[in-house]
Amino acid sequence: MTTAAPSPEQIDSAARRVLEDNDLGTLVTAAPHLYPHQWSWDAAFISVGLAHMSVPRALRELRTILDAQWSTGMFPHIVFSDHVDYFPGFDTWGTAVAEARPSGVKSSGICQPPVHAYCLEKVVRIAHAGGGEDASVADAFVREALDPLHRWHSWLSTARNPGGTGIVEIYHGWESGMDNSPRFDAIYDRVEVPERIEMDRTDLKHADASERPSDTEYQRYLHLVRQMASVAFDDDALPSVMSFRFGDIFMTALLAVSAESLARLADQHGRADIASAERERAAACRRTVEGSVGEDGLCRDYDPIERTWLEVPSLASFSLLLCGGEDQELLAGQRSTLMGPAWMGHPENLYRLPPSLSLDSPQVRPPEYWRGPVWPIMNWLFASTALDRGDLEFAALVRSEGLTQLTDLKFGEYYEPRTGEPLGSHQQSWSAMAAIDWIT
Ligand code: 2M8
Repeated sequence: MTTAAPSPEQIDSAARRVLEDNDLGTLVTAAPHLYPHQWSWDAAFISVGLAHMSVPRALRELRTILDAQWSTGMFPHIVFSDHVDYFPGFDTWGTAVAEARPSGVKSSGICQPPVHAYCLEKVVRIAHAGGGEDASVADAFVREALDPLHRWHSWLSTARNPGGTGIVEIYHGWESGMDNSPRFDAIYDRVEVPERIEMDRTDLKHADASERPSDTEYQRYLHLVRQMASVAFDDDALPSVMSFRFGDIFMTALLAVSAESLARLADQHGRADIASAERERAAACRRTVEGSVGEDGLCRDYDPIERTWLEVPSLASFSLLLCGGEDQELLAGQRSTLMGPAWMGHPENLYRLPPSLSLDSPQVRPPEYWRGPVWPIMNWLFASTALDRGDLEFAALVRSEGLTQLTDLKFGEYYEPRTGEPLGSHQQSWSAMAAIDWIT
């Protein structure tokens, strides 16, 4: 006897339970065991799910991000809760010495992709649809958040643009959010670890080693943290000490997306100064993303040391679909490649969803993390930005397939593209958020 698939109502209520269970009051952990803290871009996405449940709670989540903002403008990638079962924790990060860190907040010393203004705009729309008190508290929050968000974007465009290319530069794969994607392989090969660093791989207690980065990769990750700590996380000093420097086209596209959202929010609140600066930023980032497109029609990352483009097709190669651009042919080309037989339409795929890597890629290693699996949060992001651009067909397809994938009610962090097996953590908050936003 086969059991009936859960209804949308059942998926929605299971997803809401995930956010409730992971809620520590002022922050929702990215996942119950593997990630017991607040991650920056996770939290922004999660706030959209929370807004469907309680607008004040969604704003509280975003407030925790704002409170952790460094004086430079950076939003740190982790705000630590009191849980100690995570490595590397606050002490290993060494950010106690960072002058820019607000003293009352324990955080890491790197950033993550700028999706905050984009998600805040979604939260505001949900609040306004509800009306009443929700709308007014959301508006009051926006008025306070405009300047911090503007400073965050400006930091990305200045401190993280040392070579003036306009491509957001990162100093750690963790900043990209796509930690062990083959996008970074060539750059990580330059990272030499002089002596073995003591590690406590708490992640391996909560996820299978075959689904996580290797020890060699982790040694490099930690060495980069040490390099940053050696200059007390000083932005001016970082480019000269870091052995990992990478021009991230996916972050640049997301900066365009969020800058556009921030411009609209600023307009709504009479802040023409911020609106015009953010609109300029968005246009410049979009041009940069378009300019990264190679002969195969895909976006490319940049190696700022060799001053060359990096040709490693991955989900990030479709960044133009996130931010849009002037050239409709380029956009149509990326859309058709992504939907085609090497990517979403690969004959071995269980669902027509955008994978982190094509199953035909020489570097593909599902079940490993960002090297092939399908990520519910990426499904949501690509569907949501497609909807914003008016591509209803793409958005509807990904929503429908993405929801079917989540009928297992595991809310996997990522999924095996061929078998649909949930991998990494279960009860992952941002996967639950995708279900809530799609259904509600
Ligand atoms: C993963 O990254 C963390 C390090 O930041 C880890 O593996 O320990 C990534 O998928 C990242 O994008 C995500 O924000 C984080 C929490 O979900 O997990």
